[in-house]
Amino acid sequence: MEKICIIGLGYIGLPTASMLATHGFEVIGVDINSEIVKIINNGGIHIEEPGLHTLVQAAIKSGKLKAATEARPADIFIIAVPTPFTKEKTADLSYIKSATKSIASLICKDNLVILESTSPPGTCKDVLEPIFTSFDLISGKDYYLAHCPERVLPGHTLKELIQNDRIIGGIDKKSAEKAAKFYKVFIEGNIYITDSTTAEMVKLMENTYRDVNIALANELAKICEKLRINAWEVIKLANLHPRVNLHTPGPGVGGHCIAVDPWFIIEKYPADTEIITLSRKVNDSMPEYTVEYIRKIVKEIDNAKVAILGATYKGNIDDTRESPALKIIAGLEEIGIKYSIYDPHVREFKYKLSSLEETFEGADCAVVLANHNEFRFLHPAKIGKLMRNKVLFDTRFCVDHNFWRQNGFKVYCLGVG
Ligand code: SAJ
Repeated sequence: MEKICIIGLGYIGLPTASMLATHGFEVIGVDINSEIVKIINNGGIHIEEPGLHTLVQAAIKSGKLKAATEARPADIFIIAVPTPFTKEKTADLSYIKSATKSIASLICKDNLVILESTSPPGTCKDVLEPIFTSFDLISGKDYYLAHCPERVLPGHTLKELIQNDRIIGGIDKKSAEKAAKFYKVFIEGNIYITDSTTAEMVKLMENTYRDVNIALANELAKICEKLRINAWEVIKLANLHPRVNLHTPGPGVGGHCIAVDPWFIIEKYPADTEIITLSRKVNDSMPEYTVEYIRKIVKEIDNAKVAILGATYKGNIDDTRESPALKIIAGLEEIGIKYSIYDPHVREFKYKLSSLEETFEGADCAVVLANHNEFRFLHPAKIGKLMRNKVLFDTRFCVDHNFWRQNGFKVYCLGVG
């Protein structure tokens, strides 16, 4: 079995490393954060993902997965580090560059390097390859290089890691074939071979398609509020058409992918990306729209307090990166509306988190921002007793509005007029 070295033990690197270890590969997982390395070597996890803890425990127990702070020689190197964006909304490739440099001196003949991190088109050719060249390594001769973008949906990572189809883009044909042979060992989905820039663009367009579609849904939500109809019903009925798949509106698009990746295309081709740019703007304006909605709901109330339900960027995960909640809370502070935040999935957040009771205590409006399953089972009768005013504002159309109304609540919902 080949030796694998994975750089980055985050939302993609850790599940991949553990899964490879349980498939018999000898895996070194590398992270610059020594605390994370310690946790993993003790069989623990630093992120929430269904089934991950059990998998990491099994991988560590088997002796096949070891975490370290520095890369070690291997047959295959996988780079799974973050590609955040800068304040100017351009891709920050510093993690990819330092990961590449950290392995360049370890590369031996026939080693394969796989970039899984989402990257702007041309990254393998224009960023990774020149770094290796500066170490006197020639692609296709001294080493092989491929881009195989991760495509898993947070919350469903372990299943999708195995079942999803994979796109493999080689810097040359042999690189793609070598990478395909490796993925075939543990991937149940189909494997499609192409060149590295096409693979980079495929990944970016998947998320951009979703972003544009969500922007369309957000626009629909605003229109339906004015029309005094229900956007969620419009979407449900329109999607009965065999060729329609409208996405859903919400308080904003968060996470480290959909709100970020379209910028990697815009950055390179600003004049040709009008729809993509406009969609980003529409989705980025939703937190402000949500704050304004809340302001209108509580405008007659002195010293109003809202109960924020959910800090994460979507339901049933613990990830708050780029979460619309961040902008919404900042917006509430700006206009002087008091708030408490409850999120059963989150341990650490930029703002103070409170218990369920504290959050509802004296609140004038409960605002659902993330569709965690727990919120569907909240009991309005019990919660209503803690609140000063029984009002619900659901931005995700995820709780049973009729049930809350039966329990004395006035209910508002994003996209419903
Ligand atoms: N959202 C909406 N309306 C929708 C769908 C999502 O407002 O109809 C919002 C969510 O609430 C969230 C954001 O968009 O704030 C993104 O959530 P998501 O579930 O659409 O996507 P991510 O960011 O968790 O994962 C995406 C996935 N991409 C696609 O489905 C095309 C995943 O497969 C990728 O691997 C991941 O990005 C990534 O790493 O790129």
